[in-house]
Amino acid sequence: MALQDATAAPPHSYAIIMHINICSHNLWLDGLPRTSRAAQFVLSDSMKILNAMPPYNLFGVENPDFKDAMIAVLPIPYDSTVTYKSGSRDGPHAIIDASRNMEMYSEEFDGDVTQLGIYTLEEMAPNLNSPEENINMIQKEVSNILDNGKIPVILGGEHTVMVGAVRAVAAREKDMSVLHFDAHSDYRDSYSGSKFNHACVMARAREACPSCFSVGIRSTDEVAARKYGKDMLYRKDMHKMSLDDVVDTIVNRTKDNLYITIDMDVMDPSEMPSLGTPEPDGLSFYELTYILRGVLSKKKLLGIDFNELCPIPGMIAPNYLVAKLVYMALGYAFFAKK
Ligand SMILES: [Mn+2]
Repeated sequence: MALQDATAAPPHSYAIIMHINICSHNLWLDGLPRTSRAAQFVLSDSMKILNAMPPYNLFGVENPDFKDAMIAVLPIPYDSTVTYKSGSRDGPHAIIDASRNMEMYSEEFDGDVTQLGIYTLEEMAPNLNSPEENINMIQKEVSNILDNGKIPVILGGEHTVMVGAVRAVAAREKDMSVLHFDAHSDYRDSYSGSKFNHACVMARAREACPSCFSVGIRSTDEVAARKYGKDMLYRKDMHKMSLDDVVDTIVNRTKDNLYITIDMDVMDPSEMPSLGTPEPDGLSFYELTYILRGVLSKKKLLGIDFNELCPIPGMIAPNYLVAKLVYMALGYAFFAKK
């Protein structure tokens, strides 16, 4: 829907639908994010109902001046290469919406993550010409975030959103690892005729960053297992380890600078059912946050993405879980003692 249509005093009943569907083809002007068109809606007379609600930003906080922000959040509603159940394009909205209803103090690290300065960019309108073009566009957007000195937090969307982000981060930092949480190894060279299918993301990430380590894997193909098994911590082996052993293994196998990619299907479907490709015997929220806390207290976070949330209509708990996971991960990265 075009902006000029949207500002023509629409009825409140579909105001919110428009609010979430507005995507930009160009988020940046002169190297800075353009003024949010969503914010303009909030200010318009016809949209006063939205004034009573938290802003449509991650954690429901007003965007700071971009120059003061430490973290830039990029929502990418894209799921065009999925092979089983689609719907992760609705993930970013579900995460942001749930995050607007969270408590902003954490007793765990005695702090408020929003004080770090979190700027939520407009949703990136996916490039639907091809997955490769979309990945190139993400790389450009994340490069802009990095050039401005911000830490990118990407909300997917399907897992391919990670490839563009890793390319952008790895172009600026050679001494880094990709830490990958997933049920699936995602190391196929191509799938469904494409090298940019979501089953190939780690094969592509590895081309940009040779140091990769995968955690929670319980679904892989034989070729990937033979070739990359040494860089995977299988779920079957995690069962024999303490969580502290898991943390130590990850810390020892990765470099000090980390890009973290979290496919939500690393979690158990009983706790995280909103998935396109669920696998039994996954991690609990407690296990995942314990591992993240241990690792992030010792490493530097260069960027992170949360992907493959495939919301189930009417079921809000999994959406809220991801919002909380984003909050906790940022807290561990920037409040936990190094
Ligand atoms: Mn997966």
